[in-house]
Amino acid sequence: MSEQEIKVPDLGGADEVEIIELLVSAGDSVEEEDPILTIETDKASVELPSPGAGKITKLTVKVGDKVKEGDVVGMMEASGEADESDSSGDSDGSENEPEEKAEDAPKAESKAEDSKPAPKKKSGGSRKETVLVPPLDGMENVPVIEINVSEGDTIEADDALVTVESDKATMEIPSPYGGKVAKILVSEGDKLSEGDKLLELTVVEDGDDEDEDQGEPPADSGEQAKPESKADAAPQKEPATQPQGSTYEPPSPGAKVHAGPAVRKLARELGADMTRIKGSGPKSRILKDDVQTYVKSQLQQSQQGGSVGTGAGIPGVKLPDFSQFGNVEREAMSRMMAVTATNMQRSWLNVPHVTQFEDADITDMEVFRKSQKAAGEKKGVKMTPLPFILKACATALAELPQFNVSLDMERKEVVRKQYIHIGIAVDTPNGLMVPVIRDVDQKGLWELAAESAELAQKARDKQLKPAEMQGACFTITSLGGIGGTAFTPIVNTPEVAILGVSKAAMKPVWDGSDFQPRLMLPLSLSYDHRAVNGADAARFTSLLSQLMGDIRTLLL
Ligand code: CAO
Repeated sequence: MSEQEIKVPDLGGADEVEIIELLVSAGDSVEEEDPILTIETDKASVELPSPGAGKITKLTVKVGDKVKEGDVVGMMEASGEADESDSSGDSDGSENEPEEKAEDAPKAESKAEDSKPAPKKKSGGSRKETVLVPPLDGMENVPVIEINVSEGDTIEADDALVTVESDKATMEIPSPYGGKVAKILVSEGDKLSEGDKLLELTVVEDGDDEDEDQGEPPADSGEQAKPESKADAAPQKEPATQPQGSTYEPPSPGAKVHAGPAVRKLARELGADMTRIKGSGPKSRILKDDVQTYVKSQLQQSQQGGSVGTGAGIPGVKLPDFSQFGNVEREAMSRMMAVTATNMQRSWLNVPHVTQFEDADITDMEVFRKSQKAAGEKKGVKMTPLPFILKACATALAELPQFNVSLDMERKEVVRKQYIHIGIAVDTPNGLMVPVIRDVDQKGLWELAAESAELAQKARDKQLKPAEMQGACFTITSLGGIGGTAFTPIVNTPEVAILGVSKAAMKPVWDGSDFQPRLMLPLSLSYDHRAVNGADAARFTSLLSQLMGDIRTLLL
């Protein structure tokens, strides 16, 4: 039988690298390319693969050691030879575990005299323990939302057994002992109270617990660290019944975590839910980098206003398994939809919104607008109500400049704008876009009609340049061409107000002695109540109504 050295391969230019995780123990059988240990350079964590299939006979390094290309980290026997060595009493027998797995308790017991056994394989006997539900912080009848272990799993003390969820918090119930899960006595959906029976555990009594707690990876026996082993699939350890807080997002159903102990420890320290992390290692193993990337992305999201459940302190929206109600299809969001969703949520969460409603009598405006139809055809420009609304808003913004501001909450300053640029929301097949018309106060109706039509077309053709979508002081969103009587638009931050326009309709209006049929245009002004008070909002919409009620005033 020949032993083979396991050496550090080419490190791509890196000098000395640190071992951050041992993924196998002496005695473990490995396949070619199976990860042996994890090393960390200043750029990335890398798993060192096994040079061939066989059995690890010795590891000559420990976590924290620094190694370089060509260093020997351990020894292994090639497949075939390894089997013979099991019965031959190899000189390295102290570290040389037989191929049986931790589940195979009786065989493991026969190795009790080994000088350095893997804890779960050496045993002085075993006993059955029924694990009961511990005190649940005063809560009763708390539903089980997830069972974190399966029958046959080998677990450690403090490993999460089940996850329960009250209306206040989600908590994991930890195992009081290490051992093998013999029988699970609860199902998802069951309601648990203190003292209820949770599961039966076969506890191995070997007095070697301190080995298990020492250092991280080797003591776990290769069984746990090996890809796809059952113990490996066990959930991350959490402190006893620690609530995960209201931002808990449910893991994907049936999610199994596949990571080594050091990575699990890092995730625990950073509070990262490993069931939500995508592993980039072999067989989707979660690496240290994956945890760091995940935490970074979560932080970025919460700094950008946060998607729900990512740090804004708002409970995440839990999705049911829709397929239980009927067939479903999933489709990735377009980038534009994702960006719009983030922007909408940011505005909605940051801005205290109020909406002021008003009807403007546009009967006379419509007569004038229609009278311009022939002129419009000559110019090749269609005069819709939008240019009048733009002009009225520009006048109102000039008269009530508190609407033409942005708030700098960090510096506690109000930014007053000396220009009047207005965004128009355009409905496109790809989603909502908001091109900006500059200096609206300085432009005539025809110019505004032409420019808004041109920008709307560009938006639909995906031809808008970034500069054409920036710099607005205020936004108009018109659903008048479609329908509806009123709506509550969301302020396009950092602007502080937005005008929603609905479909004009003939209404009976009391003139003091009679009802007159008048064409009424519904206006909905949403505003940031930090910047604008309600009285000013009512002044703004009244002014709009006056300006559009008598468009001659737009000239004043
Ligand atoms: N009341 C009644 N009729 C109206 C109207 C109103 N408030 N506004 C427009 N109309 C009429 C127009 O006069 C035109 O009719 P005619 O062809 O008979 O003249 C017709 O509706 C269509 O107008 P339009 O939509 O082509 O032009 P517009 O200038 O009014 O609007 C634009 C341009 C870009 C704002 C619009 O096309 C659009 O995309 N609107 C949707 C915006 C949107 O999605 N907002 C939601 C944001 S929040 O999700």
